[in-house]
Amino acid sequence: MDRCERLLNETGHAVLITSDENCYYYSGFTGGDSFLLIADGYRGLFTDGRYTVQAKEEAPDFEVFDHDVINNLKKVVSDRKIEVAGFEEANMTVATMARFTGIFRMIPAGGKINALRKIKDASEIEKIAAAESLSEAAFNYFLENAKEGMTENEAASLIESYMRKNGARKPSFETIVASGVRGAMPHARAENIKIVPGIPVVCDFGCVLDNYCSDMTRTVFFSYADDKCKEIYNIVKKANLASLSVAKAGLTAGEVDKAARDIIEKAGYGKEFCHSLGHGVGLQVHEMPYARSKSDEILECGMTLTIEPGIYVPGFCGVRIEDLVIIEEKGVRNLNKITKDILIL
Ligand SMILES: [Mn+2]
Repeated sequence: MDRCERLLNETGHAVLITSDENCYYYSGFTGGDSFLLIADGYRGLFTDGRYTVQAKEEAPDFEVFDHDVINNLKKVVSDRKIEVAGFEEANMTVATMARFTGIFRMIPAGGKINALRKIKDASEIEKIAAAESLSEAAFNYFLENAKEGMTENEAASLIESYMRKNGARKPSFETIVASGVRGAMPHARAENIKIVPGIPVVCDFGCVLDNYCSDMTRTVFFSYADDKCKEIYNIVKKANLASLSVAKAGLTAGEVDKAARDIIEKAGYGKEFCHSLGHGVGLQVHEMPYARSKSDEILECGMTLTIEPGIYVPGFCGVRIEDLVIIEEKGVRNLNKITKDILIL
């Protein structure tokens, strides 16, 4: 059964797909500003003249409309007597919603539309692994070329340009290189400021390669490592290893979060681990499943998950170590190989 048929089985009615990622997942079309109508025995791709050639090439199973798309959609819907369509409620502006109003009854179905993407097939896993290994190569390139006194932006640009030169379409999110007290802000983007020596530098980045994302974090030191910071680093490392060693199919995402959180709490930094353990990675850098502390979602073979505990001490420093894994029957396949020993550049 193909992806569209599986989706129709889940929803029991037609589906309107509006996000770029899901348009690609269900049709193979890599363009933007387009939508799909998937119904029993029907596949339609509604785009515009910029994408005509590409749409026909990439989505051969779909009837392609490249103009007057709302009227064409109305005709398809009335010819096929489609009364109800599930839609992506998290990917629908009020303006777009207005264009579809009155065509069919619209039912939120984003959960079901996204859920199929949770379990990756072998070809998706290889693409994600390739993206992650490109990110690791970029990080090695940064390690070789890092210089005392460089700025966060210079560090980010070494990583990003390496990924781009070696096939990535773009970073999968804004590269984080956060040094000094800025390391205590989990998502501080790289700025045009000099990297502070002695205090951890959180480097969190990824790329989009062959449509699939990567995501990894390593924390390094410039010049020397402050003793207190080293202690914090080793707690985070232990927490990361603890979650890695328990994660496997059949466990809940919450249990995997707990393995890392217990270690950080016992060390007295419970409040300073201010985010969840991790998330799935695929066509989007953040996608289901989410490993939150109370999550009872059961992990299954073929899911991706980041294992990224952190400790953030406001006004002092931050440390995060993030690996990306594939959930397997008896454990995980870790897509990251780079050392977690303390690195002083
Ligand atoms: Mn992440």
